[in-house]
Amino acid sequence: MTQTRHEPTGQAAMKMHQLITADGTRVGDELLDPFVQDVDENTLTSLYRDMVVIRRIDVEATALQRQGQVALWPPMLGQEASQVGSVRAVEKDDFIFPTYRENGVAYIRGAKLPGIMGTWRGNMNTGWDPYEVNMATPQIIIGAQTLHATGYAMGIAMEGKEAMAIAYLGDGATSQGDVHESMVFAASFQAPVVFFCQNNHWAISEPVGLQSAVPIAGRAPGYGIPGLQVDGNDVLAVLAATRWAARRARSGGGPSFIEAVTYRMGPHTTADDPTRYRGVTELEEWAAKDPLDRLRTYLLNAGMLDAAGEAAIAADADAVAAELRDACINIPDPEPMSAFADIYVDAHPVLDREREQYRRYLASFAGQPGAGHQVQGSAS
Ligand SMILES: Cc1ncc(C[n+]2csc(CCOP(=O)(O)OP(=O)(O)O)c2C)c(N)n1
Repeated sequence: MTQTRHEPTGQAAMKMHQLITADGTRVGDELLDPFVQDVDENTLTSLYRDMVVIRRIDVEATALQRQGQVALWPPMLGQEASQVGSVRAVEKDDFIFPTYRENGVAYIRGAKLPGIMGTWRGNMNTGWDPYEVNMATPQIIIGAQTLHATGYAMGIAMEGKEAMAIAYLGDGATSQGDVHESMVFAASFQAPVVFFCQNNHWAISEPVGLQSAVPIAGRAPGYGIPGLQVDGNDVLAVLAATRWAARRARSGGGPSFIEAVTYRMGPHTTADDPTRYRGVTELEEWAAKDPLDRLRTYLLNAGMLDAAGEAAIAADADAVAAELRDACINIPDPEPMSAFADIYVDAHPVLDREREQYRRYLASFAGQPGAGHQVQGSAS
């Protein structure tokens, strides 16, 4: 059977909301404008600062992987506006359910750098206490977090709290059954959940056209959920769109679906080589829509940023990168048997068996150079 690859046929039919164009011009949008009335010079420059800092984090973490200090890293290069704009709309009491790519979201939400890096260094099962920052730890199973977010949001509704859950997902995730089940439940129970889909155009090597024959946000109304398509490289528009969805959720309006149209400029992870499946011109087209460049141009033209301001932001970003490198390299190696700790609350026979097998495996190295203390006890 021939596989059909196609671009989303209805792309042009759906309005893509935008507030700052790729050349840095502020444009109006009837739906979004009311949600950013309060955004002043300080807020705009802080949005820019956040994007510069998370890009710097991303570059440093990618370098650390290349230097063998972390096992794997999923770059967010190009998706800074989607991550910053959305998380800045999230309130303290709201709960975030990310994928593995929302390391910028995690940083801005308050997760500490050793925690962010620990999982990718292979030193920690989980990098932070979800209840300390109201953000779940990275989800590797594609789409599973949308179920968690919907269930959590149903809980919020049952408790009568004024809060929301937000699930981050990719365009590829929309092909997963979990996502569709979540949307059915969210609509049926009017759960205060926001589905925030970053359409970065690729699910590893599969293009978005293979995931959906229509714009991704265009599917949501079929579930009874309003869908909004926003320019995911426009941080102001993303902030406004997420505030729109958050207001609906918190005021009893039920779920919303946002498709932030963005682009993954780097590889899927540091283990991937995108030159094998995507053309160079595509990357060039998206480089011209860089999320940092457009806000920088806007701020410079509006006199809200100057060379001294830029230098200060760059220095902040370099300081965070140095802190990240230091934190990452100095994460202590865990005691090997601790891999079995904190998996289940109660004893579990399968885990008990695996623990014993692993203990024997480690013991088989006894007496060999470098065997050290590895066979000692169990931390579970
Ligand atoms: C259930 C499941 N199936 C397959 C995979 C392997 N996998 C990891 S990432 C990925 C693509 C995800 O693409 P997308 O949802 O668009 O998110 P992106 O990585 O582009 O941010 C796949 C198929 C997985 N982790 N989980």
